[in-house]
Amino acid sequence: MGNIIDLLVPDIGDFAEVPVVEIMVQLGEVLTPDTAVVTLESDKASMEVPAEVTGVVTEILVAEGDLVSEGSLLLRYEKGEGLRGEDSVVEPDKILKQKIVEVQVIKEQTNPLQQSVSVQPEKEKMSMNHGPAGPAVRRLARELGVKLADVSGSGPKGRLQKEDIRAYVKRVMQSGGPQKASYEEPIIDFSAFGPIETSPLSRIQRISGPQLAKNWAAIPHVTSFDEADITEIEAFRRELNQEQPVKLTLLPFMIKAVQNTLQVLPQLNSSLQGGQLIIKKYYHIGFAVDTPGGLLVPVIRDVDKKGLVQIATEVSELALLAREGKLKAEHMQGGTFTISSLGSVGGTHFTPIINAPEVAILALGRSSIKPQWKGSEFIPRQILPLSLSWDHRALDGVTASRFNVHLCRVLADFRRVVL
Ligand code: CAO
Repeated sequence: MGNIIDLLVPDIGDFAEVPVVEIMVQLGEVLTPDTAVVTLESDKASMEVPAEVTGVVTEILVAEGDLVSEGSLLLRYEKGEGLRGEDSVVEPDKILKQKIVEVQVIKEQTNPLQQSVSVQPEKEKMSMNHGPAGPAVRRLARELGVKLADVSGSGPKGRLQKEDIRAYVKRVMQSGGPQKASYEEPIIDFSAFGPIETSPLSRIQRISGPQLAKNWAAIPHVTSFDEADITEIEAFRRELNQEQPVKLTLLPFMIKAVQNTLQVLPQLNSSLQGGQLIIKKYYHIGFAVDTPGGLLVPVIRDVDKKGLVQIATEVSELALLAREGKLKAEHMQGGTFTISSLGSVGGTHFTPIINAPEVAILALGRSSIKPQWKGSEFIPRQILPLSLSWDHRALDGVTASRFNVHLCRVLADFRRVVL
């Protein structure tokens, strides 16, 4: 006898009481690993719950419109005899003949945790990975072989419409067919050449990796380099650190100086959308935080309304939340520009990847003492390497260079932030 498998709603993050919008399988249907079984949809996003092992559906325990949360029982399916999991060859006819399926659709009443065998399709949280979409839109996407995650929704709250699917297909066809956003690794047995150790990517890496690859491949990046004289800021910072209890690193000064520069050059505080440049009149600055699980980018909101001490306090609070894995979605949303600093680690210039839908990102290297020619002699100054990556569709090199020049002037004389 095969095992009865309970398919439960996996960990879906902060979402609860999410409606089932589509049941994509029928009783008696053969599921293979990763067959999408049901679609859940919050008011913000959708996700498909997949089967994990091969089997035949014996009971469907929810109906469209039911509200489910993590752990809710969706359906039961039976691992067929002779089927040994993911690697098994599936012979649907044979399996179907072996099964006498009790055709009974039962609404969920039981506590899924009391079932004998329960399978969590993903051990870690699954993400709601695209805007909401109704059953008709999903059907159309399936017919055309379109992955919903690749399409941006034009409806309210990013809801996907049929037109979005058709426009996506048209764009892909006009651009000469689907483009691979990410490089597909060749399968190589490295152990044939020497000892190896294998470790899984973290959840953050698995989510951010494809996004980074997509941004890097899709956005025409140019990186403009510069060097800022931060000698005076460093003296001012040391002075302030003796006067008040909140430790000021260079980063809060950079956040403030960047906000001032964005006010002067607003094209860098923008997003491209539908053939237009949307310039934002608010200044929400994200900063990259290195965490044990990977890179996260919390956002400090309304930097123009905050002073250095408050910004420094928020930087350390958000960095701590990030490292403890406690950042919420709202801490990472709405950014208008990002700063990535490797100054505490070392190195000079590096080329950061733009954090779409933003159009520019600033990377900071480690500052060092360098000789600067001051008319008649070289004098030692504290010099900070700056690298600004910018989207060539949104701005050009002149604007990017002006940004760096203005930023360097503010950093050389921080009194300019109040101008
Ligand atoms: N040059 C020289 N020293 C620098 C510096 C710079 N550009 N930036 C920071 N430092 C110094 C700080 O002043 C501090 O020294 P003191 O204790 O003597 O004052 C020390 O480095 C440690 O700083 P910090 O890391 O505690 O604080 P921070 O505000 O500079 O940075 C944060 C905070 C969260 C940005 C940082 O901890 C971090 O996670 N950085 C990594 C970001 C990252 O991974 N970027 C790469 C993205 S691409 O993969």
